[in-house]
Amino acid sequence: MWLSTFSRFALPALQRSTSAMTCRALRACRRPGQAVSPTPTCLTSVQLRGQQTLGSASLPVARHSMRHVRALDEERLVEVEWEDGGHSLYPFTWLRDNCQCPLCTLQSAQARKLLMSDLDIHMGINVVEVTNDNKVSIVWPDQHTSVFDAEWLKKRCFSHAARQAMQEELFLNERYYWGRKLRIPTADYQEVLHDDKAALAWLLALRRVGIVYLKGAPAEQGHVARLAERIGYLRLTFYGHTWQVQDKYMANNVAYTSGKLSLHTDYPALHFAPGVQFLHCINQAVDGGESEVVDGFHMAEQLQREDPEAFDTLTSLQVDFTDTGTDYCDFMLQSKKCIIDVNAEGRVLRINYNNATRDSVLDFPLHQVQPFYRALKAYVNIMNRPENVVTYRMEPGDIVTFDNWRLLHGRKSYISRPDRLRHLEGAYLDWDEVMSRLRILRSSVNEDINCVPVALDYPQTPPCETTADSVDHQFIERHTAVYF
Ligand code: OGA
Ligand code: NM2
Ligand code: ZN
Ligand code: ZN
Repeated sequence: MWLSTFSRFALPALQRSTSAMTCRALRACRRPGQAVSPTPTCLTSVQLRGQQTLGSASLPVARHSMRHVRALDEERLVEVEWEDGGHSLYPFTWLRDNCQCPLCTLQSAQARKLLMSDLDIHMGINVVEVTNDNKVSIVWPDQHTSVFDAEWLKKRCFSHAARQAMQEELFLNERYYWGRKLRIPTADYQEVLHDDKAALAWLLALRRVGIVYLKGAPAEQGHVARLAERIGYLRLTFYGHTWQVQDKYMANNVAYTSGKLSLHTDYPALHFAPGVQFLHCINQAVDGGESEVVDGFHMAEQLQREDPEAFDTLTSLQVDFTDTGTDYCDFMLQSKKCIIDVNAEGRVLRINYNNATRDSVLDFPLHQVQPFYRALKAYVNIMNRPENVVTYRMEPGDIVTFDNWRLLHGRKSYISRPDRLRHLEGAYLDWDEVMSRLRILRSSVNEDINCVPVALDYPQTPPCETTADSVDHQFIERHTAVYF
């Protein structure tokens, strides 16, 4: 089921990680949803002494040779001049700290043996030179010798562009924002299990788009666990290793009724909410039970633009969440979370919101109560706008996999019939494990990726339009033309 349109979302990331160019990486580091200038400024390579050219950014595929290396003793920096004229600077202390020799590094674990207490952070350099096999050799004043590979150094260049390129390669933080017209990336369950390219494409789209649909799983329990094993291991919670979403007598969670679930993220009652969620449809209701999803990051961006005060409220006020009951074992959870988590730079990291487990305990002064409700209502109103919501109906054998830190999901109420019980099996994973598998797959698959038109189908309403203001169309066109 590898159809061409998958490349629209996953391949840019795939390409970047294999044949990334500096300017591409620069684009990748824009804030999500932010427009980029059509002519990247990274093409200039004016070299001033002591400055690093943007051209020094990471180029993982090309081989890099060095023209010259020298120590700038006053600044305690080693300067590498690359064959293409670019320059990179490396602090003495960092070089000594990262000596790759067997005394300083446990090679079998690729881990540092050198102790902080043995690192002299004021050490000078006796000799620095380029070896015949294109490595940097440094002799330290105590005669210890370090040898650094050119590619290894190039990737670790301290220029802003190189660091951005490296961070994007490691964390794939670039997101594709969407609205109602998203055609959900879709792959075949069996292919994802058995083919590494399919699995890589799945995880890249899961990271970039936030949701991937898998079709063709048997309609029986056990397959979300099987899928989690493909990655590593699943996340155990009080609801069990995997959990059964059904209309249950004396339900310990609103999800275990036939009622409507408004748009929510799962488990804000845990301080570290699960990063990824799988839901496998084993049996669907005859009437109702359709699914809804929205892009919570995109909605947060809209809120920030339309109602900055509400955005500030939801990113600064901590809300209490609570969950009490018995399932895998008994539990009495309390947590405090901002509904929109941002990092120090103001970039949205995570949405935490389930109206069912939002506590009646509200830990802020009286005058902040009404502004809080106003802000939450503004966010919920935006996410409920028809142009923002993607609706789909799961059928037996379908598995939806999504970013539970980013998407909000819900379901319509359904008529419960004891003879045809609606049944979904769910499981959680964390992003660390998913990203770990993604990096491993990328490094094993990436060799010849430009020749491999790996593709996922997006089976909803054609044409595949996206909300105009959030997508860098040029970027998508530039990087996907070959694959359509
Ligand atoms: C849940 C949930 C969706 C559904 O169990 O948390 O969101 O379709 N279920 O039942
Ligand atoms: N279930 C589906 O936050 C929540 O309570 C989400 C979790 C019961 C495991 C529901
Ligand atoms: Zn060493
Ligand atoms: Zn849920």
